[in-house]
Amino acid sequence: KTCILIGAPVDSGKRRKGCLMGPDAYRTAGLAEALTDLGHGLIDRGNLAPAQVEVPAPSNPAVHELARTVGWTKTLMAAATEAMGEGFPIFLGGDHSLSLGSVAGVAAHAKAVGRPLFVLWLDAHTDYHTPDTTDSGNLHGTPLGYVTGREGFSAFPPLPAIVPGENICLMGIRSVDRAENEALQGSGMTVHDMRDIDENGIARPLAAFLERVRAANGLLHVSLDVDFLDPSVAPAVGTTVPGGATVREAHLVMEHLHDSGLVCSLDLVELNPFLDERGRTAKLMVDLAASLMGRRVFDRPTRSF
Ligand code: DIR
Ligand code: MN
Ligand code: MN
Ligand code: MN
Repeated sequence: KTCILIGAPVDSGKRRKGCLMGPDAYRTAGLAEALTDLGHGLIDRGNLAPAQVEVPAPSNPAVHELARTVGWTKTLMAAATEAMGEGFPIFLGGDHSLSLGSVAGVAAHAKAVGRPLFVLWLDAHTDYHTPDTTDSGNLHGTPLGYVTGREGFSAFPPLPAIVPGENICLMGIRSVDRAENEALQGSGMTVHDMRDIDENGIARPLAAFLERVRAANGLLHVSLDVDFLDPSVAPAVGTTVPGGATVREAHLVMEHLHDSGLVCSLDLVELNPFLDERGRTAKLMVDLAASLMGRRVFDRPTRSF
């Protein structure tokens, strides 16, 4: 594959600063070398900048940095659609508000090639708010609301293609706001919270989802939030929630995703290098990306789901 690194130093999606350093932390932790060692081609597009846009004042006064996040969405949507025509985009965040643009842009590409887009959301949070329902005002909590076509995003670019809730699977969930919880009922999304993963493991629910993607001849976008992982192994994120995925659970997901051959694009989000311990979290994220792109200990026959 030709991997296309797209630096997205988005820091407007929440109040705590530091995610702007994420793309360079991934580069410093050796992401490009890890991918080329696996035999992939590599293009690094450098770090993008948000479009300058003007937006009306948000109806919810809590909303933080609306114009900047809308500008990023515009820029990243176009970058995602373009990169999908050339290879396998990897979005180096940046906070999770970058996925408003990355997922929407990938969805536009999927529509253009006539295939359904599926999304795997690996996160402690469901990120299903709208600008009207968020209490924190942090727009990193809204990307799944946007890409599924919820109302309240009139300041944002019109969606080129809606991702149906039925095509979205969330794993690692352990922090859901009340307004999100209510909206999730009837959203069609599949939510595997940490209790579910404790009780059933992570491989089986993932296999069931991948089977659906395969049966639909779908494309699969993966969005990996650092806080999917337990803070004891991934401390460099502003919104740590105890009780997250272990290193092995996360690698197992990535290995199965690789074996499926279904993944078309990846977000690495919410890394805040200012909070890291000597690059430990950045390195773990790079190792997980490498697993997704084919790194393994032994050669095994490809599993089919
Ligand atoms: C919380 C936390 N649900 C909010 N969100 C996220 O502020 O909306 N943290 N996405 O990573
Ligand atoms: Mn998130
Ligand atoms: Mn999160
Ligand atoms: Mn938040």
